[in-house]
Amino acid sequence: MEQTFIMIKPDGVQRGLVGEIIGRFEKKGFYLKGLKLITVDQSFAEKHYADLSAKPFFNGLVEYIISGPVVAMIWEGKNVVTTGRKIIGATNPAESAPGTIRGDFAIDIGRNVIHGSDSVESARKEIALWFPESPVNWQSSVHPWIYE
Ligand code: RTP
Repeated sequence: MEQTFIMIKPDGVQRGLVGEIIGRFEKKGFYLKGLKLITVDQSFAEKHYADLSAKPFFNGLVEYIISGPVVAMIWEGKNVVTTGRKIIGATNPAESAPGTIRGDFAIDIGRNVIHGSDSVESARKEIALWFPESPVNWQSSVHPWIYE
């Protein structure tokens, strides 16, 4: 089953949005397969955002991500990468639809509360980076009530 990497950024943790965000993924029907509260250092943040290293906002982005603890998660389910990005909303909260996490809780692009992998391939890489230990292996017994 497909997995994605979701991170609640430092602003989301500081603002007390952890429960709200986890609730949205849980209520959709996705399964939580990894979860930790972690503060990362500069070289780790630079590795996570390596693809953006040439962008003018890169240094500010790294500073933001290392400014406090983040909640790193693995979520699992059919199409969870694409659907997860829909639940999160557009990168710039000014363009995120109401009802999405960024549309409901964010204003500035540099404080947009949450990260979600943008493809199955980046999910695989990000999960390997953030969860070098084996994620928790469990199966939900509600499966037949979510999938036909
Ligand atoms: P994320 O990786 O955090 O899920 O965001 P994304 O795919 O929607 O957007 P991406 O282009 O990968 O950018 C990563 C994060 O960098 C910050 N950003 N700032 N100041 C700017 O113009 C700017 N553009 C992007 C955002 O925090 C964005 O989520």
